[in-house]
Amino acid sequence: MKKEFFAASLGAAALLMSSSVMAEDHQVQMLNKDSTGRTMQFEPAFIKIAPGDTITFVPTDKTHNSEALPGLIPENAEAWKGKINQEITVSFDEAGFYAYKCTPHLAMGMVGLVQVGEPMEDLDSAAVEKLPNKARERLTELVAEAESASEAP
Ligand SMILES: [Cu+2]
Repeated sequence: MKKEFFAASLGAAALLMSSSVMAEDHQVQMLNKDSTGRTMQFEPAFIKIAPGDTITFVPTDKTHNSEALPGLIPENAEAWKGKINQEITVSFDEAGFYAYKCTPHLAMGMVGLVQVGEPMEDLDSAAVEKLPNKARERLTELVAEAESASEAP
């Protein structure tokens, strides 16, 4: 009897750890050149994570930062703004899409996209339209990447 109880407790503990306690940290690097040869990039530029997870933006190369794009994160989510060359860890609690930029390289298309859980809404297309050309094009690519990832079996 005692043994069974112990096993059941272990099972419950494992369940708890896999949900809330074990929120995962992911890393996104800030780069002058990514592994495919694109200049001024986040890598991975698109990432899907679970609600409660964190992302650490790593200043692998200098002169970059990570800052939430206005109007392009979920309504109830908190915006973040890293300083240049600063390693910053951001937690993502609300499901949804979060687009962000490197402030000095926005016009060069240095943007990234985070998908948290299963978003109920798409990015605000009016806010996407306002971005500089290269940033809008890159973000559109990342949204397509998110869509094809969610269609995969
Ligand atoms: Cu940059």
